[in-house]
Amino acid sequence: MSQTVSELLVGVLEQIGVKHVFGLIGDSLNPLADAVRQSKIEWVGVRHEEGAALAAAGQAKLTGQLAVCAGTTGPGSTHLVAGLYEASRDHAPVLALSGDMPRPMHGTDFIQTTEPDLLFRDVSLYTETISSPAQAPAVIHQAIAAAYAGPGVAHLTLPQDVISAKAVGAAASVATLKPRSEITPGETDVAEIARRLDKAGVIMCGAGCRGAADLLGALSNHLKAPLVHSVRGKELMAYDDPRWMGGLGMIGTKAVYNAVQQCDLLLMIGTDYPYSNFLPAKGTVIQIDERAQVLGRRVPTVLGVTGSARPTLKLLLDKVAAKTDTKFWDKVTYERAKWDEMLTKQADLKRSKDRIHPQAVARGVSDLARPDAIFVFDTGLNTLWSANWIRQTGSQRIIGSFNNAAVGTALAQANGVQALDRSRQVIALIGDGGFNMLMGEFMTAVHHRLPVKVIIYNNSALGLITLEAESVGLVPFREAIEFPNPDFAALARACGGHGFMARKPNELMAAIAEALAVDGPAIVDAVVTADEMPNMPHVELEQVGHYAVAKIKEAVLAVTGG
Ligand SMILES: Cc1ncc(C[n+]2csc(CCOP(=O)(O)OP(=O)(O)O)c2C)c(N)n1
Ligand SMILES: [Mg+2]
Repeated sequence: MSQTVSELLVGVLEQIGVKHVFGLIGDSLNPLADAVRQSKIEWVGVRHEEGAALAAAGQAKLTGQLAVCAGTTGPGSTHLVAGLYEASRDHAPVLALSGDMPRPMHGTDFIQTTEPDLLFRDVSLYTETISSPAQAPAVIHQAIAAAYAGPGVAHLTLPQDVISAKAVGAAASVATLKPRSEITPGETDVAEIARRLDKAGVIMCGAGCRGAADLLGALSNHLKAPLVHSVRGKELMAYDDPRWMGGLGMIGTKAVYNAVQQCDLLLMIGTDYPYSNFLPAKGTVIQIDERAQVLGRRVPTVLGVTGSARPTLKLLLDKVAAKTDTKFWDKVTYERAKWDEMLTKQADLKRSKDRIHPQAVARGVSDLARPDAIFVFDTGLNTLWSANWIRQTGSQRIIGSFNNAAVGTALAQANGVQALDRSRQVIALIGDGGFNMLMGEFMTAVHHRLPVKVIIYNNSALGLITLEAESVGLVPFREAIEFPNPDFAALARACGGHGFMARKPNELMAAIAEALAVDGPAIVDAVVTADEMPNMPHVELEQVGHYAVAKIKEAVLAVTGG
């Protein structure tokens, strides 16, 4: 049967299990959208193309499977780019499709002209224009293969005349388009790690340890070594597992910071933790990762082994000698319990009569969420509240913008994740600044019956920026940092969703519970204190000084009028 290039492309996507195309239809994309319309794939029309790229990124981060987004000629595709960095920075396989004007119009500065292959160059591992039907099968295959190999973003430019033309040939080797296999390390490397694991050690786990929780637990038991994690590793094990001591850094605990600084050996597995100043200044570091290029780049490292977490851990467990000394373990456990108590106090709703502290919002959501909920975090102070106060079950999932650190990314990623399973509880936790950025994507949720629950930390400010200024001794630029908000609960209702407002501590839990219980998308507008200081497990005395200086300057400005 004869088919168009668009149908050929959509046919390949269908064959490899793609369930959705997130996009915003228009001119050059019409032939592609028409092929999607006739396929089993669902077209999820978004309000802003950045929302399409983010939705695809969210899906790909969660599942490791290819997700797809599309924008039309020129500005329609330009909007995709920012969202695609989420997939590229978190190494998630996404295929981005840019419609483009018919080829006869190329090169004449026609309306909406861009150079998509140039524009997408930085964010993509592969970008190519399908410039003839005969080229299409091989280029489609190559793009998807590149997205999986990275993993990361692949991009195709689709001139309207080419994708509506009759296809030439068929796609081959479709069976090869899948996530890459795990890498088993060499025997000598494993023997060398085992030989060195004789000191009091800490095991640091990142996103690369997905699926390896049992093996990590077994190694920890065997070595009496505490397990600590990067923020992307947090979801892997239950918060109250005695071996899972907590995170490192600002999303982390003093107990873990001390453990990492004081241990004789740090074994890093599946993590490219970027904050070198939190990594050990004195201990020996060994790193295992399937990405050879990340070995040794964050901290002086004596041994780097290329291997995936699961096969490496399996081999190691057979080789390492068991330990019985629990002195180091006991010390970390003791400090961890103290830190946890402090977190619980900070999240206590009774802390203030009239004001909601943001920690209570995160803890409230955590306490009421389903045991298999998916949390999507945004960027800002709110990341610290969500990541430090949510007590994950081990079956819950957590994604965010942890490598791209972009504000305004959670809602649209949540939409993508929710589309995979509308019966799963998906909760986006967002600052008011972040929600304002892409609030139109709440309409995408309403439109496509995506029952995403949105929790807004409403402090009427780009909160983290206040802190950033203060930490370097600058006076926070209030006029630039603070802003008015709409009534988000009323906005939710105006959109056709559900809205709940919490201004006082005694309103918070009911608002969260009702939002989680309703059928359909919902917003909780939680009005929180704007002057909350985050915990700093590692505090520079110099920085504390700067805060004091900034506070004094602020007070002076208040009196003098600046
Ligand atoms: C897209 C983007 N723009 C700007 C920044 C810089 N930035 C980091 S945090 C932040 C404040 C975010 O404010 P809000 O969403 O209200 O969260 P809060 O810090 O108040 O919890 C900004 C502007 C960024 N990281 N990403
Ligand atoms: Mg804010």
